[in-house]
Amino acid sequence: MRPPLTQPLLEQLRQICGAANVLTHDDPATDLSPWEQDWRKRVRGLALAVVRPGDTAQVAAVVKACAAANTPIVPQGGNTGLVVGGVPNGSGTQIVLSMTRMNTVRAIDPANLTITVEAGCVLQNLQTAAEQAGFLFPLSLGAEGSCTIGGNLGTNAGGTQVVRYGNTRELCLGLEVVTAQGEVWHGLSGLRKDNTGYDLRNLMIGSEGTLGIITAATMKLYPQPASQLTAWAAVPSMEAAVQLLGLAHHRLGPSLTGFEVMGQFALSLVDKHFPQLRVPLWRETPWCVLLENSDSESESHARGQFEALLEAALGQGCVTDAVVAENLTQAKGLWHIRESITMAQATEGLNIKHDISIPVSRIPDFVVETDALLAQNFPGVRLVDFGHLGDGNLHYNVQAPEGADGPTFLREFEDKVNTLVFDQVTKFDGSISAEHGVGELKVHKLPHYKDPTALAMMRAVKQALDPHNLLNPGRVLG
Ligand code: FAD
Ligand code: 2HG
Ligand code: ZN
Repeated sequence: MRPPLTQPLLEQLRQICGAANVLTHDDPATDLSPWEQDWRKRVRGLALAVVRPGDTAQVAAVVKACAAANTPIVPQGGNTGLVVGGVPNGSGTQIVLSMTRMNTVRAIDPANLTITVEAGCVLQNLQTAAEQAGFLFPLSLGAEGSCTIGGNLGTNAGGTQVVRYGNTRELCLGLEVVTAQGEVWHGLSGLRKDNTGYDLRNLMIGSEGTLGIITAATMKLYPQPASQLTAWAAVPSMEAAVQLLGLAHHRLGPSLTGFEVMGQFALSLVDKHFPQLRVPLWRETPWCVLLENSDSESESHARGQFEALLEAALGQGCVTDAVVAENLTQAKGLWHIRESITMAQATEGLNIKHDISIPVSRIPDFVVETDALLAQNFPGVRLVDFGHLGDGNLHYNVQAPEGADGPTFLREFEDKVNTLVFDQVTKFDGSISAEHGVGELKVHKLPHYKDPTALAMMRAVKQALDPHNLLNPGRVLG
């Protein structure tokens, strides 16, 4: 039974969004688990209701009604987040504000090189809309078939093209946001220059739904490359991978659009769980690298450049073997292998994820030293290392020892493993989250690893914008 006070709120929400768009547990036929459970199945929350607004005015009215009833709101997009940031807690008192009905492309401005979309637009649909208009929207990640641009902005998602185009923040020119008071900030300018005070757009991006609800965004478009080539290279060490990155920057310049590293154990999991993907070269080398060359001239120019780069790398010994995709299908196949590591790891069992960043130059020493410390302190753990080496961002993931039960391993060792890895990250001048965010999973770690003055400023901002802690409470700042 619901507490009697929540009934008037639910009635109000039905009036605002329509009864069909307010889902509750009162209807036994409705399964709320897609909104209550996070992607990794770390947490199963309990929502008071899942509310699905259809436009910005409805979002504003929902926020006003919730504020008046002192009911917290958890904004949610595609629910692909990896840090338990977009699902409700277990109290049954929070509403999930699902943005997926707000999914239209509002405008494309070819001369200004911008596209304006609603927050619930699925990333892949945004990429397609850009492509159909003759442009490239470069944000790309494994979850692109279901994550939304609102969630990408909420987490300041990175992905596989950051080395050339930057992360989501760098791709955004304007936002429309509903504040914690239910007011609408109309900030959808497509301006590349605007120095009229504090940068509220960049404050909202990466705030994980704790400062405002993003309802629409104006994003940058780019010309489509004339040719895109992908290569897969075996490298003898992480040091060699960093050497290859330097060479690729030097030889390809801005044409280098992807540089991903993958450790042997990570690839062995893809081979084990998805053998049909035919992972190349992984058996004979500790690391593989996936490189992408996007050329504005022609395919033959791109191929010539790529072959010269790989020849030089073979000559210097930082590459021991390599394959260049012959066509788009092969290139997509190589990318698919890379994007399948997350799923292969999940299939293997529950694991401890890290999305750390470290200055590229220090990554080889970090890996050697931290691998040894983990092996010494947690005998048998298996390291699933891969990630966006071009951005200094590693997914330095830790899988339970062979045969061990994942949930039991996590209960016993997750905090200790995190402490060891985050201490190492701090020693190497890195960040404990490069792209997935803080969410709930790292909230208790942030005070220890974030600069205290920065934390105090963050708390002051939260207090100023959301004084009643209505928006996604318990996330980022706890
Ligand atoms: P959700 O999971 O629904 O929400 C994420 C956060 O954003 C929550 O805190 C939520 O409250 C907030 N939020 C959602 N919508 C809004 C809104 N409209 N306004 C304000 N706040 C909002 N991340 C990367 O950075 N790089 C990767 O390469 C990458 N690869 C992935 C691969 C897989 C297979 C998976 C499952 C996830 C991956 N992720 C990656 C993690 C994830 O952060 C991204 O998928 C994506 O940015 C989340 O978008 P979403 O719509 O699913 O957001
Ligand atoms: C990726 O780069 C994502 O594929 C997910 O950020 C990383 O599964 C992970 O740990
Ligand atoms: Zn990533």
